[in-house]
Amino acid sequence: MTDDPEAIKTEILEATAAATTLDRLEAIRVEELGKKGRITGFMKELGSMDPERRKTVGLALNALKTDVAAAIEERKRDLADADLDARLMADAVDVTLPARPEKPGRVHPISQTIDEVVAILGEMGFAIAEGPDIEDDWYNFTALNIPPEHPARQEHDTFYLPGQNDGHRMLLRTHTSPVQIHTMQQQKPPIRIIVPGRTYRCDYDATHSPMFHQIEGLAVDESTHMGHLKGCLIEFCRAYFGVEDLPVRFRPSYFPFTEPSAEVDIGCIREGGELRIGHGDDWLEILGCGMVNPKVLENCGIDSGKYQGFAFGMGIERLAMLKYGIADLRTFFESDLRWLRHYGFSALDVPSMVGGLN
Ligand code: 2U9
Repeated sequence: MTDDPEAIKTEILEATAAATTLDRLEAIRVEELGKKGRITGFMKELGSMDPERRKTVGLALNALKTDVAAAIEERKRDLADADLDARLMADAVDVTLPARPEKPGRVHPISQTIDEVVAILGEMGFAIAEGPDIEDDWYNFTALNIPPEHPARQEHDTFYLPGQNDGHRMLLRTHTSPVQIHTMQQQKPPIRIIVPGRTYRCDYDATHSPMFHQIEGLAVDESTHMGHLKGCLIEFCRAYFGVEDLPVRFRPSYFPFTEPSAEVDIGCIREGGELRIGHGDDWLEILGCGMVNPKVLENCGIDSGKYQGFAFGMGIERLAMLKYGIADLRTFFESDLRWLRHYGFSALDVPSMVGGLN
């Protein structure tokens, strides 16, 4: 063993200071302090020394060991800090850079139209009600006074699901009307609800989609009458199309669930293949309505001697096509982003009652 621990210390500290990687530092630690390391070797020699020398050399070796271990630890921390600094510099984010331009998403015309219709009818006092897309034939047909032989009930008009529930066939609702049936079973009049949602019918061409959207409305109270129905829908048509003096007419019709029933037309003009709403003396059908058939009220446990109701229904796609000049129904569901960029709406344009309520 060398007699000069100071010289050994200087040598090791110089090597430690010169180490530029954590691997090199670990190698020095193993060479000097490891089980087979140099300082450990010197320690083993202490046993063969006389007591006086063992004491002096032992003290010196312990001091050497402590100093070397501390120096290696300190260098290790410095190297780790330097490594972190280097990585932080490399990863640095320049917060002064301008943001990358991002194309904002667009609101689909179906969503926009639903929002607009809800804004107008909501202002009149209708609350939104919702229900499941899968119903049984009692809620979708029977309760609504739609007879068993009605064509809408046939396999090729309605999507039936396999299996039955309590003897009732399950199906995809063909209108949102089952929601009104549930509501009338659960709530006492007065009732004033609108029901937006998806509906399904076996049909597919330029004007029909197997999945489409409706909004239906229902008002039930002791003195609800046809005047309320007319006032509400005339006001709705004028607010939705933004034409204050829009001509609106009620043309007698037939639905099993309303009596009397009517279809609602608005004034328009057709010139050179173009349709203009609000002017001229032609008519355009826009929605259906009527006074709720007393049988339907009774089916839901509402006393038809005491209560009367009005109801209406409209197709969202048709409303959107007419207002926004969309020619083909199928384009609504093609998920074409160029189409959406053209016909879509800014999410910041929150619909209000476009034309306002009178
Ligand atoms: C209950 C009672 C009555 C809802 C109504 C219509 C008339 C109607 C069509 C418009 C276009 C459906 O999307 S469309 O094909 N709807 O003409 N809907 S009255 O009457 C109800 C609903 C629920 C309990």
